[in-house]
Amino acid sequence: MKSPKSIDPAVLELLPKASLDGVETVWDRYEAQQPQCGFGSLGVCCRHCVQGPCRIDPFSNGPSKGICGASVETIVARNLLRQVAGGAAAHVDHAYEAVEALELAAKDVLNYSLDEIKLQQISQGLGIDVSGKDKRELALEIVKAAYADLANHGNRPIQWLMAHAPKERIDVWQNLGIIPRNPDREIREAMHQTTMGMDADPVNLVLATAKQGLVDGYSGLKLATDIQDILLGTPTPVVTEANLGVLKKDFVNLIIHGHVPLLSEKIVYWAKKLQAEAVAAGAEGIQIAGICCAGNEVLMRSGIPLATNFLAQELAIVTGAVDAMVVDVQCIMPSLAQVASCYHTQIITTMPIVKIPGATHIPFTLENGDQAAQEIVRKAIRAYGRRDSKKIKIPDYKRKIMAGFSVEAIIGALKRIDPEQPLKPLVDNIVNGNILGVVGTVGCNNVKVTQDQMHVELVKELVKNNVLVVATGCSAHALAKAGLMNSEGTEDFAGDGLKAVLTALGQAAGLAAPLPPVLHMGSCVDNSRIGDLVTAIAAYLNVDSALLPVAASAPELQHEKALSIGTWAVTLGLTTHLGVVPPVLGSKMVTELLTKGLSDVIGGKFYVETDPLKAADGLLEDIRAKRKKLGLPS
Ligand code: XCC
Ligand code: SF4
Repeated sequence: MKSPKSIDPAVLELLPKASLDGVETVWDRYEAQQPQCGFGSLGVCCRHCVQGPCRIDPFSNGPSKGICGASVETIVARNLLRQVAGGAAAHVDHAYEAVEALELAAKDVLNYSLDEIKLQQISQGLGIDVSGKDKRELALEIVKAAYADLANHGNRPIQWLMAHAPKERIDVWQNLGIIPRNPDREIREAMHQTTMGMDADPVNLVLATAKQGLVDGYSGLKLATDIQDILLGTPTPVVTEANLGVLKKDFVNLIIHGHVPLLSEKIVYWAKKLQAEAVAAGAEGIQIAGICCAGNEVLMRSGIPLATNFLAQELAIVTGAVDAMVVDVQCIMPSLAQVASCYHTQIITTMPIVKIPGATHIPFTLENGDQAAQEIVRKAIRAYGRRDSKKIKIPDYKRKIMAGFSVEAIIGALKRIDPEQPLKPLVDNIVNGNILGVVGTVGCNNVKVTQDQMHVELVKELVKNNVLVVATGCSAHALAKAGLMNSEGTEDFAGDGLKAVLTALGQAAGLAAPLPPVLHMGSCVDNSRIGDLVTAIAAYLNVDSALLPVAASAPELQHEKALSIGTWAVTLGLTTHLGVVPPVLGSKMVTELLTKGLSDVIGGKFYVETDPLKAADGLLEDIRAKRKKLGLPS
């Protein structure tokens, strides 16, 4: 029996419309790709030089070495290192642009108000003397520190890591020799290390992969979040809705898709300002909604509703009600322009490294952000007049959600219970077993599995067993759409212990209802927020983060970025579940290193399980084992 394409009712409603409208979707193209290449799936194919491609016969009936002599272990490990470096490159590049924006803001070229508390917090972490310095001076010092990592020509470790990582972890990484220096240099070195005639030692390659995880964690995720918080503000709780039902028939619907909030926030701002123009064009106003992580970013800071996650990006257009979809970087399907050509929808690309034939390109630069945003909003307004009402179908599905749970927001809520030691009420409840543990679910949708199913089934099982779940990325979208980010979700799905804690927290926060069982902590770069929370708890308890009853999961990962985020979670000592098998099974040795061997030296490991309930059991078992080691009741 074929598994369903999605559990999202909005998706199931739109798929028949897509075929009626003659739209090809990601699921059609997936089918057209069957059967997918077995060599590629196992990671045993190499095209790193022009003597290749070489592929190793996984059944030992054919060649066991590449032309150069590379073994299957070498090839698999090399491929993985490249993928993880690719993910790290995306995040470091993202962070870099944020740093450039902060530099211009500090020099008053760009107008941002700058988050005072975050400035102080980051300065102190970096050992910057804050006395007598105003916001702009502090921002400039922080920019200098960020650039110093990126321009480091020596062997000095990444400062962002040294300032923010758990101390016990730093020792572990130091002993393994995997503390990264300049992030750009490490990514370059990974490319070099994996080119023809270089490293053939799978252990060395796996350690280099772990190093890329650290590059990703600190020079990508953490740096990007810190700087974006300074520029745009640290999120506080917001209440809105999720799923395609947030689109409005009589409004100009403008969708923000991608990852970087710099332009997105400008669009949110200008959409408010230009409402009158939309009204003049016959609409009732402008409705903005978000897809993927750009959606998470504007949700967290501006309470913008979520439209949908990765796999349904094309179907958003199939509603016929999206007037414009503006994209920046990452996770943008090149098919969008083709889908949009069946409707009136404008696809607007904005970045010099993301252009799509058939889309309109409106260049966004840090300096022209306001202009570009106005132009984009006006394009959406104009497109509204070209709608074909016969083609409009907005699925009537949306769920109420609460989001905006930055670490600051969580600590803020806890402070109302214990102003002196805000982490105490949380930790006490972990110790007494009301909260069994914490799991961060992160990452994507993947067309190989039923959309959202693994996220939702896994998390329902975890919260039922009193595990507090924090989520980011498309996982957060999935859980939001499934009603796991509101108070009813706590009533319906949380175990008694967890429910009691969430109710108490809700009361402390002045709410009539419990907090949701899943706390939305933001975009994929905001996984750094989960890292910060884990680091804070470890510091409070004075234990290594590897010992905490905390785990991570990327139930439906697709992107290289998810692999690098997962690798970082492993370096923090967390058991990191993957619900889709990464292309490493071709090498038994590499697979064992990732799922077993690493845990001896680093504490964390990958755990691959494609069944959500079994995965929940596995994670619960892991959490219980960690509790036992700490002498806690399980
Ligand atoms: Fe992309 Fe971040 Fe994955 Fe969603 S979750 S599919 S990476 S948007 Ni990061
Ligand atoms: Fe083949 Fe070696 Fe070239 Fe890879 S590097 S394509 S294994 S010869």
